[in-house]
Amino acid sequence: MTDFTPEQIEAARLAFARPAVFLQGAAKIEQLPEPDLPEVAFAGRSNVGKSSLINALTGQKGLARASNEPGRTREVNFFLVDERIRLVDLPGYGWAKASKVETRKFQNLGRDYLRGRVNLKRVYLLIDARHGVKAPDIEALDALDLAAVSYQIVLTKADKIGPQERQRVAEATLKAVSKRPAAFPRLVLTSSEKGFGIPELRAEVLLACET
Ligand SMILES: Nc1nc2c(ncn2[C@@H]2O[C@H](COP(=O)(O)OP(=O)(O)OP(=O)(O)O)[C@@H](O)[C@H]2O)c(=O)[nH]1
Ligand SMILES: [Mg+2]
Repeated sequence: MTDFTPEQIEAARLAFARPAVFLQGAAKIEQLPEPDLPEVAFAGRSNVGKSSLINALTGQKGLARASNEPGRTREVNFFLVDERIRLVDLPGYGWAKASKVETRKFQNLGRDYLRGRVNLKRVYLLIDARHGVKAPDIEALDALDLAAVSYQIVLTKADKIGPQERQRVAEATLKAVSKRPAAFPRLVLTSSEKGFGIPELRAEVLLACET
């Protein structure tokens, strides 16, 4: 993680303290909102904690629908923060129970979104801290490199492992993406449940949207 200054952390806290609102969901590429505000998107395997992370960032528990049932988020959902930044909740991949047709539909939607979005400042690729990078994640990484979208790894559910294991997974994960052209060279270790890493991730989002 970087060392943000206390001022940067505070500015990010304030931005995310303003009420965030759900803007819209898009089930088709034609339904995306105008690309008139900076956006950051959250991608990752189903159940990795994308919706929970959006709720933790905004401090609003019911904002994005989180659930234990994989495949909860089926559209591309847009949330507005501080009237100037959009958070984008993407459908998860690697969801075993989904039919092939359904899976392809979500994947195509996600891929089309990632490819053509001019206002997309960064993608956060979420990886479960207990598991590290797995085969379905490799496909996502390849797609992101191909789309040449700047992305950063966020480890989730870090409350479920101990400090030593966190360190080990963080190092291994960074190493796994170090040679990838579009990968950001630092990661954020988070727990939506316990709140750690959340102030830093807010600062990362703000920084990405300001540049
Ligand atoms: N312990 C712990 N559990 C978490 C954390 N984040 C998410 N969870 C749990 O993981 C499950 C899945 O979380 P979601 O946020 O719905 O996952 P998602 O990535 O949005 O899933 P899809 O919408 O299916 O792609 C829920 O039961 C959450 O409560 C965390 O930081 N710590
Ligand atoms: Mg979700």
